[in-house]
Amino acid sequence: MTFTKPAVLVLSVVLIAAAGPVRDVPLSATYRDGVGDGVRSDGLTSFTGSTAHYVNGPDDNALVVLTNGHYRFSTRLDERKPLRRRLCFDFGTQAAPFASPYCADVLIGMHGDGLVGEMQAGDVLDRRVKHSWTYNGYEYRLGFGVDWDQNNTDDTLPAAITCVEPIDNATAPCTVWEMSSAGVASLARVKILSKGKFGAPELVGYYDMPFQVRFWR
Ligand SMILES: [Ca+2]
Repeated sequence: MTFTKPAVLVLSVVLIAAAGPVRDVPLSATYRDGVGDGVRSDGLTSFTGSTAHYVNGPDDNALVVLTNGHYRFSTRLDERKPLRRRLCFDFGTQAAPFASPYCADVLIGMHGDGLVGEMQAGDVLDRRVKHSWTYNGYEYRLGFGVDWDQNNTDDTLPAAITCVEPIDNATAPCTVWEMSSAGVASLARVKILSKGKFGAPELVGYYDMPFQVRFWR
């Protein structure tokens, strides 16, 4: 069996070489901000003059990139600069610890099988989406399809991400994606301890937090 290993190794090297280097793809993003939407923009547009809510890079406090095929978003790219852009949550009439709309410096992490960067028009992927922000000594985590209590069971349905452009070329790499959920999100919090450690997760509640965000190259 030992002589099979070099063959596997060579094949891996060839595949990596064929795929080329992984690059971050700078994106712009705009939220639907519909009536009843729970995850929303801060209502501002990019400083670049673009009509997009958020533009990677030039806004310097807003970041949208694809890293290794996954979507990542932060309202503040450089922690040393003042916070100028936020993402907002509207719990509507649901009992929540935040008065709506609540706007914060938010990081969005998105994970799941399949690479967003390799989608083509019409493809749909499930995505576990976690919005996190800090407040009063806690990190709050609003999640779709996440396992808030870390018992290896996801507690809500994931969001869906759909490639919507270019529709006239089904084999071209995706240029426009829509991520959405019509469903329930879990809101949990963890106490921020020293040295980047967190306390045990506590459930705040489950909330209807529909949203849609379109992002594009
Ligand atoms: Ca769970």
